[in-house]
Amino acid sequence: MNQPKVLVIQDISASCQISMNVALPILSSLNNSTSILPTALLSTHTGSGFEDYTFLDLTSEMEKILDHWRQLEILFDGVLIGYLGSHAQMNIVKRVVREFTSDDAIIVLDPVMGDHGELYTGFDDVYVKQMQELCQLSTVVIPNMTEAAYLTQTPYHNGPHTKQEIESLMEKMLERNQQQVILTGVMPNLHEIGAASSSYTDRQVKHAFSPIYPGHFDGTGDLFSSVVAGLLFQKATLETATETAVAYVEKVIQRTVANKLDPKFGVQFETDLPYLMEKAAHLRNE
Ligand code: PXL
Repeated sequence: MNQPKVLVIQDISASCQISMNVALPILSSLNNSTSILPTALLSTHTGSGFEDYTFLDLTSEMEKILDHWRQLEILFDGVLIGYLGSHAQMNIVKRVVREFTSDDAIIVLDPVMGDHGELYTGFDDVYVKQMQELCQLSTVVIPNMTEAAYLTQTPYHNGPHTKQEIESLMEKMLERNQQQVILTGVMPNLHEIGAASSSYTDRQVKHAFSPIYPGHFDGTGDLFSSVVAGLLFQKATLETATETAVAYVEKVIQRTVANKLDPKFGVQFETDLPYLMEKAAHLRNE
């Protein structure tokens, strides 16, 4: 199989194992040829523990990059969209999907904007509305429970989540995107966490869970969507991509806990990349 040519649109949080810093090694390990369109350059992420972060908005540079790519007639087979730095970047992302993708390109949208029931710093209702529109242009949307609540205007509450609650949230998300959805941060009980996946055509909700490790692990959402995207670009099914991402994120969290790393800088994901490479080789029948 030819290597898919894929584009990652998200920020660079320079010192953290999150966003672009994890997406690129994961997509490369999964045999995708990567290009990047960075949305912002930050010293760290914007979450708890990093109040004085720097933030350089790259909106105007993104436009210039695309104008140049237009002349080169560059087209992508897959796009992974993560953290965007401003409202204005929504139109740029729509332009990418319209002008820079092949006919059967896979567009994976991680609608990064919140967690634990709250929007991240810098996001508001206008952004949520724009994100709802972007869902319609995406092949797969991967919201966490907070993002799904905002996108579907459903009240958020902490887990455990009932089966009925997940199915109803999934239905609402599928109405937004009309293709495929993976909900992350689904907690069936106090001991397990994972994801639910489904598609607009078959509406069967499939689950994949792993044990819960206490604490908050920054960047695991970015890690999850990178694995899913990398595998879908390699033509894995939604179910295989979801199960593999859940299993990989668990391995990585376990390692981060065992090595007593400060999780605000992100997780130790590199050591388990061979696991993903084996999965990709298996998909290629090697
Ligand atoms: O992990 C999501 C993320 C990505 N990029 C930036 C962030 C966050 C979450 O806080 O602040 C800059």
